[in-house]
Amino acid sequence: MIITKEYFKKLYLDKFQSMHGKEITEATPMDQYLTLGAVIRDFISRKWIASNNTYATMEDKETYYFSLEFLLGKLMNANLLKLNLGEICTEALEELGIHLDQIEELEPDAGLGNGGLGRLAACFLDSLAFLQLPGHGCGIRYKYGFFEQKIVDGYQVELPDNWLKYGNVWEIRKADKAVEVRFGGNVRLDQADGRTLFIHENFDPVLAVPYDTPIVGFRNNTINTLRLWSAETTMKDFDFSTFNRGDYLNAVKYKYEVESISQVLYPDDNHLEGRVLRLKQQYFFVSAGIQSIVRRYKKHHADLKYFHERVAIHINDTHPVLAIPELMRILIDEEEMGWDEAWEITTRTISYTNHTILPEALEKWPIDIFQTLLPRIYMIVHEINERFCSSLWQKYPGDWNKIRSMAVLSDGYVHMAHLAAVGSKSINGVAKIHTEILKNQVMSNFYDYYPHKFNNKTNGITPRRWLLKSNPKLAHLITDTIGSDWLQDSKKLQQLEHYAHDPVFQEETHRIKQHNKAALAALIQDKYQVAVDPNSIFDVQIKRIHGYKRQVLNVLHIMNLYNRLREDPNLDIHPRTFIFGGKAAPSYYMAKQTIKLINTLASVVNQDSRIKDKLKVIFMENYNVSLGEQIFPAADVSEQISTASKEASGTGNMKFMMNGAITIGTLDGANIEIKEEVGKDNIVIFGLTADQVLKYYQEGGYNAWNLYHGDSRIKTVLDQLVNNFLPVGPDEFRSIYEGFLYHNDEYFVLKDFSSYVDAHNQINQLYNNRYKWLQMSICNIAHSGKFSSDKTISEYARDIWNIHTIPIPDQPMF
Ligand code: B1N
Repeated sequence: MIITKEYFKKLYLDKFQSMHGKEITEATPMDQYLTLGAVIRDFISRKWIASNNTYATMEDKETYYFSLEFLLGKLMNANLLKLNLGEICTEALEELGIHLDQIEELEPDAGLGNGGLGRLAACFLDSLAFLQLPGHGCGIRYKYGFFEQKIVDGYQVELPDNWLKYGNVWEIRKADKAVEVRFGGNVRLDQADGRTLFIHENFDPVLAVPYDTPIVGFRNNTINTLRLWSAETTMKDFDFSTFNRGDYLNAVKYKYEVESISQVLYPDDNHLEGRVLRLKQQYFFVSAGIQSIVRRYKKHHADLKYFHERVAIHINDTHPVLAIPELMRILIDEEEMGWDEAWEITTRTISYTNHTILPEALEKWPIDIFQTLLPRIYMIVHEINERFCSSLWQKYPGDWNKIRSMAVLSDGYVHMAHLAAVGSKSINGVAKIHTEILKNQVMSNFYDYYPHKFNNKTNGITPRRWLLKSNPKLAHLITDTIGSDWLQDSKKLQQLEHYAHDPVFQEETHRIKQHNKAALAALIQDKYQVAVDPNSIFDVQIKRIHGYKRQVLNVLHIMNLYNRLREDPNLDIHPRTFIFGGKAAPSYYMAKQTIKLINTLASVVNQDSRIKDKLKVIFMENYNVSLGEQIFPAADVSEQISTASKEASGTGNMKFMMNGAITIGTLDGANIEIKEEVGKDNIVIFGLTADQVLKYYQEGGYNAWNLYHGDSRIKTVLDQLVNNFLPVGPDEFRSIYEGFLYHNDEYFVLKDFSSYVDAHNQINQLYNNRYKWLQMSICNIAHSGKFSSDKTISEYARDIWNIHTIPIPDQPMF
């Protein structure tokens, strides 16, 4: 059915009246927004039902992607694009005096993730639906998403992200699909018919209620489901007998404790805080998710023997690793299966992605805490460990050290990555180098033992959000130049290579970049009252603030550049605008000081008229998905400067590339594959390699003190951190200074400094040759299809999950 503007208007007006019971002229912007959400939902719901019916009755497999984080961002504009309703909707609303872009602003970002790991999960859902693959998400419906960042006097301040305040137009509460999750208590053994029964008693029940969000396929009929679980008490569990005895406060406290499970996302990226509530969150959503998958399976299949032929469960890092013992529990305790058969099914169902090698992020839980909270699950983990260790003993008799290093239970802890390795059929890293480091260093014992389980799946990003939606002008230019096939197959972007030297195409690309830069400059002017020149080089580092990501290296280089400019205001460099964005974990002191340092430097540099506007520094507050959509298209230079070996992949690097920015980066994570794709002349690489870094670590580091005394540029900028050069107390940045000199520069910032300065000089020269720069930029766009999450997901589907394209038949619209 063709949807006309008139028809859309009618749908909108009818919906408005039925929802709000008043004239459209009385509508508040929020009324307008909620109405449009409901109209779009009506376009989705038929297809959604059809997708579910098709999946339920097919003889094929479905995937469930379990993740503690899904960083979706806004959905309204994305859904309109996918349903191909963007133009009609804009025009229809315009005639009703409503501006679509204004009401879209009212949508809060769904910020249920910290950074790369959570955004990857969102890109994967997008690609699953695009590829018409039956794959769904499973996670937690946090009442508060990732905190909102405010900058006050240069410091980060955290505010709660109350994203559900006005309701959520996309979700549907499914109260009838609620399940119970059990915590604490004890396990009593009993016998029946020669079987041992494990009876979990005296537990605290928590009701898990699912909220489903449709994941819309791009211009196809597929609607997959993101199921997020919310923790509630039932009336029956809400202890009114206590209440009646007058213990009202305890009854309320109980309710509060239960609901706290899905209250807030932990704001730690690449770091483990180790709170019991976090372990509760993990078991809560995993148990609810697996219970609902088994229940659904049993509706259509009699025998659980074939579960792994119909269901693939993927765990996004170790956070959902309790899926392994939970599936075992259900198969053994509830379905009365024997251990061996249950283990066979479980280990053919579950697959695992590792996202980090940072030791501080590797999850482990004290056994006593684990056992008290999850007594039955602990018994199962214990049994898994016993059996695994005895098979290790067969292979490595007498090698206690090796066995201890691989055990699931050792030194008083449950080692989650070990549990994941033992209980999954597949273990993958997220970029080639990362997988190699896993195989040869971090998990080498497991690689020796299970070589067949290891594989690489380089991350990817969805071109629908990160090009089509965020950079519509560039998307149109591409379609005008090579046709629209790239929207169905991102590899086709490669055809742009033929235009890399074409002056007309170059000029168009340049014009669009300047347009995007002007838009960002206007935003900066509006928010921070700083004038930045769209003709300057926009050099951008947006990502979580972390020692290994080395924002401080960027800062030291800027300080050095500033020193050179003050010495010689006529220094022949192209003007630069350094743009930062990112949040620090609230308890990560050094990361918070880094934010203060950037803002302090910005306040000095931006006011210094001597340097003739050749240098500006901007810290953009509250970096999130929506802000990213405005920044990536406006970037000239992409800062990917992690200490080599530490950034598992990175995905921001791919978003920049797809929008035509040139990477300045180390040979780390996916930067290496970006270099392979674009060639060494279309990227600027500097610094130590991963091998060199790992070698230094083995040798106990390098001598930072010598570098400080041997390189006057380094000495000057480090001294400026503590000598009143910056308008703060002399101790404000002492900890950063001491990190370099007294704690031996853990992240090799000083070691890579000189090579980083050279790389920036190279960037400057390249940019001054506009023809060369645009050719590089186009080459980057052309090769970005390699980093489409469509490609990544096709590989997961083929190599790990064994799921297939399932087209959904056309549906009558209403
Ligand atoms: O996952 C991304 C990668 O592109 C990044 O390189 C990697 O740093 C990121 C504990 C993490 N690894 N580990 C986390 C997040 C939250 C948390 O509580 C660890 N994030 C990454 C996608 O593969």
